[in-house]
Amino acid sequence: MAIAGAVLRPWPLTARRATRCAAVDAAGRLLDRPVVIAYDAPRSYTGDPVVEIATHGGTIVPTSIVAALVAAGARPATPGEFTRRAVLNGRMDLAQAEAIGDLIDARSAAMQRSALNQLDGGLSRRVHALREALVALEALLAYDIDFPEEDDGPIPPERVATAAEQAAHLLESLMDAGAAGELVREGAIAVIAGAPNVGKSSLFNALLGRARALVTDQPGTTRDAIEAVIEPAGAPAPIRLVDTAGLRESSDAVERLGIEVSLTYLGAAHAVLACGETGAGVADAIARVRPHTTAPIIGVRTKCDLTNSDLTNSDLTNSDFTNSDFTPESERDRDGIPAAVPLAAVPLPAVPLVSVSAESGAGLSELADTLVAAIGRQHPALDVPVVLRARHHHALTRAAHELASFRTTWAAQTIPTIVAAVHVRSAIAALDEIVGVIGIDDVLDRVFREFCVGK
Ligand SMILES: Nc1nc2c(ncn2[C@@H]2O[C@H](COP(=O)(O)OP(=O)(O)OP(=O)(O)O)[C@@H](O)[C@H]2O)c(=O)[nH]1
Ligand SMILES: [Mg+2]
Repeated sequence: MAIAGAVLRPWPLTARRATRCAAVDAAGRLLDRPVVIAYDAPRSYTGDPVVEIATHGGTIVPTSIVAALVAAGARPATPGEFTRRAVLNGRMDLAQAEAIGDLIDARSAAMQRSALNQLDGGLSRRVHALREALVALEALLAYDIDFPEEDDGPIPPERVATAAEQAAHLLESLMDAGAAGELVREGAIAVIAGAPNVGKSSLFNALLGRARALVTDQPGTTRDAIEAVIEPAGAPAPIRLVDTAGLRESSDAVERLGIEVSLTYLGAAHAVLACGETGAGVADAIARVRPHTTAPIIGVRTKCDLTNSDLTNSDLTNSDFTNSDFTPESERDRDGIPAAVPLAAVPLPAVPLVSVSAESGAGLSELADTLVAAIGRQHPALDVPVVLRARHHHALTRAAHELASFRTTWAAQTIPTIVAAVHVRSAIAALDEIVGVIGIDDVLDRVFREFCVGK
């Protein structure tokens, strides 16, 4: 406060009220007329007294004011120092502090939403609920330890087992919500696949709203996978749309490499758009991608401006393409059972079908809706995604491991309660690390190292 008083006139100020001040250097020269807000402890971001100076901006003005403050005895903050102080002063817990980092780093609206949820205590509340369940379990055990001589003990062992099971369920659901959060952070992968020249890159560009991928009438134009992020309305997570090289047998080495990349993407996909120009073409694309993905497949009939019939699932069985055309040799003969089955002989599970035209824009919004629904169905927990950092994940895994060990030993009744209880204590300690109940310095260091300066 004394430092601010050396640079700002008038001083002191009424707390939490914006005041136009003069900022001066040590010689009393005017540097700027900034708007200043002073916060008194503990009602500030950090919990300490804080002064916020909003200058007119630019380069020289803020730099000269910072120089004047440093000359008066201030020092620049280290990365994340303000938030670190907020944690140490009990203004927020560690998981909320990380949410501030996530909010600043958010690259998508979905990430922004989930960071705000975490900042509101979403993760902390769930960790606390879990911690309470474990502490309750520990209390039951303490009772048992205190009255070891009683024949059955005052607590029936099944009651302990049930309490442990309930805690395990809570832990599991938190880790599931974490898997959904991971999708929000990393984005869902939607792969556009199909034979060469069916209009995959055109569809990619049309969904993206700009000409990102090359389009020509030459089959084999796209040689490598191209990614771009889209966020259609209602998307639970950003969608990483991937345009791929057309799937076909090829003797061209570069094209074959491109096809390998397509297959790798299919393996990681959360949804696949199997494209073809006709019913048979779509069936062909579905058959080609199916062995390489477990993700939901959406059949996409492209260039619908050129034809006008609607596509139904029954049109898809008209193909005489067989899986064997695309099954790798090694898989085909595994166990001596040929994996190749004529497509027509296999009833195709109904896939959603959409007809689109990159040319006219027809069907594009229906396709986006279908894609959003396919991704949303896989992660119902996405309504409350929890972004788990590696640190959280590690702690939850440790807690899960300890709890599982406890449940096993409890069921077997092989070791004394007092020893089994150590597992429960360790599980609680692991959770404490997430919210920072215990202010372990190296945990704090790790968290705040990644912060930007000024937060
Ligand atoms: N009329 C019409 N033509 C289209 C449409 N989409 C693509 N085309 C044309 O089809 C040809 C191939 O389009 P691409 O988007 O390059 O096809 P691709 O599937 O990416 O092809 P490869 O990268 O070679 O596998 C181009 O000449 C496009 O102009 C469409 O919706 N309507
Ligand atoms: Mg292409």
